[in-house]
Amino acid sequence: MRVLNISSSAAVDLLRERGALDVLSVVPDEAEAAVASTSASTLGNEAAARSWVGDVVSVPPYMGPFSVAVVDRDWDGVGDGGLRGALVKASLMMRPGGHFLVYSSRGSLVDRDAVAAVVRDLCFEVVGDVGADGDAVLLCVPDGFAVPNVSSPIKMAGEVVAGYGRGSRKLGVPTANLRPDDVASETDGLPLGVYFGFVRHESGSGNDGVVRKMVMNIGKRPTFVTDNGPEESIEVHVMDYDGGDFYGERLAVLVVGFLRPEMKFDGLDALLNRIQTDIGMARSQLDGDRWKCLPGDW
Ligand code: RBF
Ligand code: MG
Repeated sequence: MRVLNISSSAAVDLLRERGALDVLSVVPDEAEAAVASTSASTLGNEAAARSWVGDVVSVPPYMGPFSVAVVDRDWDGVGDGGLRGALVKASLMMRPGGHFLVYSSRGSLVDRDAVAAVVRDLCFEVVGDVGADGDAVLLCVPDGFAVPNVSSPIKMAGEVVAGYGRGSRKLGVPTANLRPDDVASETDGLPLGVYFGFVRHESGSGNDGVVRKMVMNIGKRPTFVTDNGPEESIEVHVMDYDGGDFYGERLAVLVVGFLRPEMKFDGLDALLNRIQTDIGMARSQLDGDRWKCLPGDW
């Protein structure tokens, strides 16, 4: 079992004793790295205890995926965005259905309600308290690309409106922004993040009757927008399509799965890289047999 350790190196020996074969510790500096990786490492090519110096967001995906992440909410290595940020970033490297164990080395309260408040608008399920109140809390990452809290595909349709002029087309990932009011009832309460599914034109000149694959970001684009004010946008990237802007046309969208929470990336390149990964993951899901036959009324 591969474990991501976002807490002090003291946890490493304990994890190894409990059968974790491969522990990667995220540490704030080289001194901590030395402690975390020598304490329990094994010679040869056997996986053991490794460390990564830097923010959680910079851990390369090939070091995962992890079944469990242990997070000390008061650990220096938690980095930008605190506990919430660490959980969101780590979730990119977690196996679907994996778990987070959240605790505090400074004895601050970590009970079910406190953690639930931090992840309220995220996609994680709060499994429950571990041990006595205030010790630790277990969270679960959604399994199998299911849309959190929803059991069947979500149908929605909306008019394409002007975006925020940030030029997603110039970035190489053109997006059609759906008018938020048109899809408010369907998107209300969904966690902010990246979804995938299908899209077709409902009307307008682009209405060629073709159903295409899509990825959709419901979010506030924290990589670019720093204040808390921005409105939520619903941006659809139509895959394998290089037609026009869709402005004024209506798009019908069928959301079938969830990929990850929205997050603040360390710049444009990191975001674009991840979007390419999102597109690849969406494509492999949508090409599967499961979606050969779409709901008849869509
Ligand atoms: N913006 C973010 O700040 N964080 C994200 O995690 C993020 N994920 C995205 C995923 C996809 C598939 C798409 C199409 C967009 C995403 N965006 C994200 C929005 C991006 O910032 C936006 O498309 C550009 O700013 C252009 O408006
Ligand atoms: Mg756009």
